[in-house]
Amino acid sequence: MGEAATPRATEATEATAAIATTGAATPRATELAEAAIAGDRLALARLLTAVEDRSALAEAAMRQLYPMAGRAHLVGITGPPGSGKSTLVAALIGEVRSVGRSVAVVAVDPSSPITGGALLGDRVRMQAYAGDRDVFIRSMASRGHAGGLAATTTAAAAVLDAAGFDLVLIETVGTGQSEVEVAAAADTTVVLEAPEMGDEVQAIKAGLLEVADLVVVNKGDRPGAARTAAQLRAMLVPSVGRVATERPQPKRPEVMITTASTGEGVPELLVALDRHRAAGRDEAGTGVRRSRASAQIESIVADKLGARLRAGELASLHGRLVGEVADHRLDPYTAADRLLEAATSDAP
Ligand SMILES: Nc1nc2c(ncn2[C@@H]2O[C@H](COP(=O)(O)OP(=O)(O)OP(=O)(O)O)[C@@H](O)[C@H]2O)c(=O)[nH]1
Ligand SMILES: [Mg+2]
Repeated sequence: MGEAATPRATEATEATAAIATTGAATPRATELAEAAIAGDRLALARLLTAVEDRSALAEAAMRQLYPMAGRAHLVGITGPPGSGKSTLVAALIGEVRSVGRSVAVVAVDPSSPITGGALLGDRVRMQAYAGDRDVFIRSMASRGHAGGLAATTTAAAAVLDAAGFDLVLIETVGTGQSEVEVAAAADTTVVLEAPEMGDEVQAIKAGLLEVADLVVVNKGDRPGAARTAAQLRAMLVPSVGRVATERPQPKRPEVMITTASTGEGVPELLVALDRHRAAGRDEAGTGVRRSRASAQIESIVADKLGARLRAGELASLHGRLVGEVADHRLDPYTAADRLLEAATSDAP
């Protein structure tokens, strides 16, 4: 990633495409951003690829798109592999469309190593909406940006938000911390559970319940669904012992039962999502948006700093300090201070 735009760089964008590496506004970025807002699917897809690649084009487009975002309801859907997230997302799309709203889906790393091949099933399910302009579905790979996955997804959601989708669903498989963080970056986080998966509720093992605004026991047609729901309700007693967070949680997340494969319980889920959103429009909601903004900024700072450290004059200082720390001639804190000093004093 490049440096912050200076007035000089902004002027230069009119003249040369090469300046795109700074992430300043370019005619190409403007064109893509405008086309995406106007409903051009290809432009939207290109922008999301740029976001995924964390390219300068994405940065430039984001500068224009970001002020237009902030209207969509971002909903994270997470849960153990195979609990029915994709099926529920498909059912939710149907429900959302039936009430005349638009919806975009970001499926993060849907072909998880655990249930590889799920993507194909997802594609088949989603084909039903191929001709619907008010439905947009996108898969995103994590591409090794472990720590930045939440930031990348947040940026993708902002693009879809700016493009005017009422609802943005973010589906992630809840197996690791970063996937959980992705879901928790939404305004409302839904944690799925399926019945009869052993004595212990799977979501507990994965530590998912801590981020839940709504808990959904899916596969309501299976025996044990009611028992699992009762177990969860008993467990989710008022916030004692819950990790302190700024998100707007009801005293105890509502526990609902759905059968995603038939659509049963899905209208009620949409009502519950709307209700949670309305409740989040108070100060606590501001808290969620603030922590999301903070995470985004910090991730971008880390990206930009990392790029500076690996490039130009700083690269040799970086290399020298790495050697000294490796040999224990220097402690890593002093090395970090020196690099930070050099990186910031070097700023244009
Ligand atoms: N009986 C029943 N089966 C369901 C229901 N919802 C989903 N399934 C089935 O459960 C399996 C897994 O569903 P998916 O929607 O792919 O689950 P997922 O959570 O997206 O899975 P991953 O993305 O691989 O983690 C599929 O065979 C679905 O058909 C339901 O409500 N009832
Ligand atoms: Mg899935």
